[in-house]
Amino acid sequence: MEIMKRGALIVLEGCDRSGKTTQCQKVMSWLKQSNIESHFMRFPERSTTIGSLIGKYLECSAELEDHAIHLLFSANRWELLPDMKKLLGKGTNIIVDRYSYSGIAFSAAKPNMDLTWCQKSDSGLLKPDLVIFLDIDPTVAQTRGEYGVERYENLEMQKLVRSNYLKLKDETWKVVDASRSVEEVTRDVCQLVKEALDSKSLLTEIKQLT
Ligand code: 2DT
Repeated sequence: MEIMKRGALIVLEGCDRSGKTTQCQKVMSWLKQSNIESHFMRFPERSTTIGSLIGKYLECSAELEDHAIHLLFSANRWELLPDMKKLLGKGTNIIVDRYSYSGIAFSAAKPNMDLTWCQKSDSGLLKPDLVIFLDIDPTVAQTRGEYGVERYENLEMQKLVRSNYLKLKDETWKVVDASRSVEEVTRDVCQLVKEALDSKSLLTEIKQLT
């Protein structure tokens, strides 16, 4: 009898303009072509009640105290945890555009916000099987076009965010040089996803973030 594998939880992280959203689309279409059951998610998920408040904050049409907005971003992940568990349990892989690491890296880039404190509210959420960090120097990323108008889209913030991301790197992280062409990056990203999907660790229970 074949043992049923759970789905893999794969997260793409990176600074603004690192190509996360493009690469998520590329991975999703490759998975579809390969007939591998997969689901795409992104955080923040702005369609929920909590997510719509986050959306207003990012568009600068609402102000919130730094700890309070941090906890809302975290709550947005907690509210989707049951859906994520259900999908993985039935063997569906999940590709996620931003996750807890964005939560920590962005909040901790603000003055008087402590990185360890920022990690606490996500403790107990699912730990990804693979985190693909699309690494690009924010100064180079900026040459890909003007930042938008949303909060955090400025060079100083992005530099602090990148240095926070690098503090969060653990054994699940793979760093990909995102300064190359879309095709070159996609080739590496798809190869990493393939390796994660072939991994025996999908026969064991998913871990939790600490
Ligand atoms: P995009 O929708 O363009 O990815 O931008 N963020 C995201 C946080 O500050 N905390 C979080 O927990 C998450 C998931 C990163 C969303 C912006 O929100 C930031 C950029």
